[in-house]
This record gives sequence, structure tokens and C-alpha cells, in this order.
Amino acid sequence: MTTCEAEGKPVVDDAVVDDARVIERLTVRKVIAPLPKPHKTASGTVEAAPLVLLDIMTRDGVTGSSYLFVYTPMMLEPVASLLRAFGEIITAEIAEPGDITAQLSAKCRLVGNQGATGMSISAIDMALWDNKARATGQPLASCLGFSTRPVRVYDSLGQMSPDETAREVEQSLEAGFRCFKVKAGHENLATDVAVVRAIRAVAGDDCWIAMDFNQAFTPAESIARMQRLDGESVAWIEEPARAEDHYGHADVRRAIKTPVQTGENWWGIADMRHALAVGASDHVMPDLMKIGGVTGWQSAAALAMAEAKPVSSHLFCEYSVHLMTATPTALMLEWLDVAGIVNGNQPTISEGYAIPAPGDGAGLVWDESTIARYLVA
Ligand code: SMN
Ligand code: MG
Repeated sequence: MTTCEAEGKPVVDDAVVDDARVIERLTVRKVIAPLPKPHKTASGTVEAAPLVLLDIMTRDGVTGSSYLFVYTPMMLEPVASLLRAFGEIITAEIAEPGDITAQLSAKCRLVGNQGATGMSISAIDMALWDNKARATGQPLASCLGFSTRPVRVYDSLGQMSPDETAREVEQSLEAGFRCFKVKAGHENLATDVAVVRAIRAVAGDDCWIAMDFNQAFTPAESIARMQRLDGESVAWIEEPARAEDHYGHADVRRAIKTPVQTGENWWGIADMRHALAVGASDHVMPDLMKIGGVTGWQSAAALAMAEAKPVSSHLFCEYSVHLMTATPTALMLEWLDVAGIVNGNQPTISEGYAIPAPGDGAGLVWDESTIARYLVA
């Protein structure tokens, strides 16, 4: 590759490089943001939201932002230090997300693009797409070639008793939600059934309800549970086996009536392809930070379309409300607002739909006073 000056701009292989679009600086911050309430699942409880916030500024002064939800505080520093290390590599590079993601993924080929490396590359990809959209004065969806629009949404509730769930659903209906997912897998199966019926008692017999076992059971245990739950007209049962057990998911799918949902723990498009190749699920729900950021999501959306699989999002509602409009088989956006407290410009909810926040890119506007309050040194 040859570079030389032309009219004061670097020329790379005869293409004049717009050096305003060169990466100037990455800013990495760690926060532990409180959740409205601990989020209980059959595989553990999330007490607060450990988030890594990333800002990427380019020489034209544009800043793109993203965040990662890293599940446990012990992942904050490993991910932050990786982002700082990647920042050394990409500073002074041209801020094209697809190029940078390919470059960093190639650098991590031997160590692997899963775990902290995969999440960190995704964060950079998301921030660069946000930067690109902001630099061209458009929402992220428009940068991907789609107009922004309201997206069907469900409120993602933790594992609670039937009465607590009913109370939560009443508040959620007030807030504009019409569809719900609950973390299932109660110790007593009858409670799973009672929770579904408690929701229907409040939100109506035809209410859209999904359930999530969060990998807590063996395929055989999930099949046994679903003999009771198949009659409850649940939209999907999520992760009825270990995330990486694609064959186990396929076994469950063959044995039950309720559609199987999975995907939040797929690492990249290859994992998704392997899962679909063995018939693991009826639906797919890629996770933005594990599937490979916005670049990875677009590949996942294309594969889902080719396989005629409905796509739902996982977390990252600020980005997902844009990406779902760029997803041909989009079904439902998950609302589990892990970063709302640090973003002053959240999407809004109305009549069962999520409406993108105003502004360019994904619309993130950091609430600096709240960040300062929950910042981790
Ligand atoms: C989930 C999300 C975030 C924390 C724990 C569990 C869950 C989901 O798997 O689908 O929302
Ligand atoms: Mg889940």
C-alpha cells in the first residue's frame, strides 16, 4: 500500500483520504449503574448494570458513542483495558467501521473473537457506526439505508411471584407496553404457569407473552416443563438449554409445541450459522455486543432473512430501535433498560411500540452527572 500527499491529504493507493475522518481519540469509562430493581433469572440475579462506555472522536470533532453491558463488575477492567489497547491500534486509522472491525478481528484470530475481545470489537464497531451517522447528520437507521420508524416492543421482566408480576405488568401497561417476557424456571413449575395466567388476568387473554429459561435446564428438563407450558400459548421459550448446546436446543424444539428462541449468546455469525444448521430454534435474537456490533448485526439479519427466521433484539434498546428497522424479518425489540440512567435521550414507548429518540446516530446523550456519580476508577 502506498501513501503520499495530495493537496495536503494523504493518498492511499490513489484514493484521496479525508483525514477529517481519521480516528483521533478513544475515551473509555466504567460505571456500575443501578437498575430499577434486581433482575432475577433462573441462572442468577443481576443486581446492577456494569457498563463500559466508549466514545470515539474523529479529527473532524465528531464523537460516536456506544456502551457494553458486561453482566458482572469483574469484567469491567478486562474489557476497558482491551478497549484502551485497541485504541492504540486504531488511532490515526480511517474511521470506517467495517474496515476497523475486520482489522481488529484479524488481529484477534489466534486468541479468538469471543468473550472480552469480541465484546470490545463490537463496542468499537458500534461507536464508529454512531460516529459515521453523526458525521453525515442522520439517524443510524438512515445511515444503513432505512427510515426510522416505531418498532414493536416487549417489556422484559425479571423472575417474580405471580402477584409481583401482575403489579409490574399493570405499571408496564401504564407505561405503554402491550407485550411481555418473563424470566421463568421457577423452582416450582406451577409458579411458571401461575405467572403466565397472572399476566393474562391483567393484560388480557390474548396478550403476547414470552418466557425465558436462561439456560437453567437440561433439554430433558425443559421438555418436561414445556409439557405443562405448551398449553399456555406462549410466544416462545428462550434458551431451554445451554447457549452453546445447539443440538440440545434442536432436541427441545422437536419435542415441544412452543416456538424455541435463542441467540443472545451466539458469538458472531459463525455461531448463528451452526445453530441454524442443526435446527436449534424457530426465532433468533442476536445480541449486539456478541454478534459483532452493527456490522455483525447486518450479517445476522441477512442470514435470518435467508433462513426465514423472525429476528428479535437483546438489550441495547437505543441501537436496536434503529437496527430492527434495517432487519427484513424484524419481530420484537426487547426493552430491558440497563443503560437508561446514563443516557439522557432514551427511546420512548407508546401503545406497544418503541419510538427512536430524536437526533443523529443512535441518539445516545450521556448524562454526565449520573456517570460521575457511578463512575468506577
Ligand atoms: C437477560 C438479559 C440481561 C440480564 C440477564 C438476563 C436475558 C434476556 O437473557 O433475554 O433479557
Ligand atoms: Mg434471554
